[in-house]
Amino acid sequence: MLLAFVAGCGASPITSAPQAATEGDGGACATGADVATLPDGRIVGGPYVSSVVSFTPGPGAGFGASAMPDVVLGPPRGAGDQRGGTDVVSLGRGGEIVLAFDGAIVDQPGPDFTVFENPFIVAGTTDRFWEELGEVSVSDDGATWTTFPCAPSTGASHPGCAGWNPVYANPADGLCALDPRVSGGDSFDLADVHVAHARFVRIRDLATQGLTPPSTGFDLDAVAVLHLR
Ligand SMILES: [Ca+2]
Ligand SMILES: [Ca+2]
Repeated sequence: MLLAFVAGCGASPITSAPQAATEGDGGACATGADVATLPDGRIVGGPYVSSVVSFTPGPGAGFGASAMPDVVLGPPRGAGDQRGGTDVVSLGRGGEIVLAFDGAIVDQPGPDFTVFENPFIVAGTTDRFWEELGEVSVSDDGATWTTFPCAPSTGASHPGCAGWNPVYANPADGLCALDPRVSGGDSFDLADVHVAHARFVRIRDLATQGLTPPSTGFDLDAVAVLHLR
């Protein structure tokens, strides 16, 4: 959900953001010929979402819908751990989106892709806002899906789910969206679900979160492929 906290979160400084990627990480974030910068500065192609295969919004969706599909293409536009990014589309409660890439995600050592939502933490507390969890699935043919086990908890961490780690990476801050050590977001390893190769990612809102109802569902900023082939 987005609107209720816009006024209250805008001025909070980022106090614990990671440092920019060090020299040597630049290769992973270098923009190649397959990455295009649009007139508005948006970066598309390359290791990010190249197209939206389907979007099935649920109740409460609407935020960001007029900017589809561009809003989910290119790198994330995170705003740190004390401010939620707003360059997102809300899926709505139970909403679902299927994304494709300029190639396939392949399993190599470590996490293979990162999903970026827009949760943030209120300074001085452990409370998280705009945290709407999503179930993540992958497919190589767009028909048969493998889902990462995601069991939302009452605590602060929800391994296997997307939508609970703040997002730091933003083209304006020099933090590499392709380096999970600094990017923020929720990273996934295909090995965890015994998948070697996936051309599609599906995210489905779990309609379980949102501190102020009604939730407008999972807010998708971007997906970055760490191992693309
Ligand atoms: Ca892997
Ligand atoms: Ca959110």
